[in-house]
Amino acid sequence: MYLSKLFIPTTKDVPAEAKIKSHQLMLRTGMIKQSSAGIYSWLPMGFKIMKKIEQIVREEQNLVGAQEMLMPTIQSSEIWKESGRYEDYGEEMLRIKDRQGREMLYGPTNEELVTDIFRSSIKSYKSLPQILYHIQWKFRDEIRPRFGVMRCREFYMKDAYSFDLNDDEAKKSYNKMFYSYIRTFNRLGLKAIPMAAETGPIGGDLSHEFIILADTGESQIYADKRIFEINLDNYDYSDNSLKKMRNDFSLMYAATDEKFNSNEFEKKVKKENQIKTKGIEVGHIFYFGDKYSKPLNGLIDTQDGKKVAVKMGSYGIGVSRLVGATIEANFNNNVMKWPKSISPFDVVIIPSISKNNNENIQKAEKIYKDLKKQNIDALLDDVDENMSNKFKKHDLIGIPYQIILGSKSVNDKIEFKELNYKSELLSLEDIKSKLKNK
Ligand code: 5CA
Repeated sequence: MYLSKLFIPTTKDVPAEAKIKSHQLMLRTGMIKQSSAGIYSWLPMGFKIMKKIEQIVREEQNLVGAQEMLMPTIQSSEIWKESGRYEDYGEEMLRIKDRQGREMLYGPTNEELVTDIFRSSIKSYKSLPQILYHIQWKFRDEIRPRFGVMRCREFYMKDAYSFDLNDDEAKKSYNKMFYSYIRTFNRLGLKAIPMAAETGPIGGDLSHEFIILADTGESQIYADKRIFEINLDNYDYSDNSLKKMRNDFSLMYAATDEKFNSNEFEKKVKKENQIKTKGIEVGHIFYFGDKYSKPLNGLIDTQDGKKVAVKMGSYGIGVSRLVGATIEANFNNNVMKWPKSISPFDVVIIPSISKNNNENIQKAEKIYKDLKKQNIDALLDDVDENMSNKFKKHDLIGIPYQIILGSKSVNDKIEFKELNYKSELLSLEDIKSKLKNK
């Protein structure tokens, strides 16, 4: 892609209500545009990043045996009346009437709908366990939408639902998701801490929030920093290994202010290991047993001929929030550097352009074509402006690697730079293999 052709409406001015760096950066680099309070259009750059995050989330869900499906955004109020949450959900639920006067709603979450799908198709213990998920827009009429994509009204979420025969089996599904979440956030270049959490309107008595550290987070957190030393390579997908993993995590103190106990924290965690900071919730998992399957009659036949309510959990990841959260975790000293796994482009080619010399731009085009052949997704900055402005702009766009065609690149040595590091002179072959090995 040539930068001059890319729809990326960068702006210097940021509206005053953009208070945190991710919101400011997303507006300045044209990733999103607000259409009304807490509702955004995703422009090409922002959309591309969100889709890459979505794909990593999907791959990790598939690896633990979750099956992807797609449920609608608009739901009927009937099933919510059956579960009792139609009234409980209150004003956060956007309620709509269709032309027949039927009460509909824009789904804030899908426990009811997925239970309805389950109860009408699965009847026997033989078909269990099942984990179903979708990645779909949600709407919650938040009283104070703020911080850009971090707390909006319309947001993109991965929500998975597990169905098991009994508590023991259900915990195995819970552990699988727990593991999948840590792996997912690692692949996104984020260090997420799982924390025992309150269950709120979803319900149940077992729940973990996954929180990444950031000064701008909404949750106050307290943790033992040795939690970051737990190495996922020590576990595999077997039930016993995942049980051990959950246990190893639970031995490390980690709590949000809702569950924080100062005495316990001081007793369990040495001063030098204490983390006291703010964090952003990027995922939340729940085990609630038969809270929905009982009122909705999600029954299954057991091996000895009884009928029992299926045991369920639900598991959410804020896919659109993760775009903002990744910025909060990685934008420092006015330089944004996207993790390679979700960067909008693999590399940007920045030629110095002048009216009486088109040698650099020709060289840039040649390199661009060459990279393209190797499936390396490059952005070519063909915009006619001086190099210092270009560098400032690319510090914000945040593509982690740059090929710079200016005075330093002579003959077949090319200036190659990784953001936040010094540049080096390399052959094109070396650059290609660096980019391919990333
Ligand atoms: N049904 C459960 C699990 S599927 C559920 O809805 N959980 S949740 O309410 O915690 O939401 C899951 C994730 O969605 C959160 O961890 C957060 O990352 C994201 N999220 C929730 N509300 C918003 C919001 N208003 N704006 C952006 N992301 C949000």
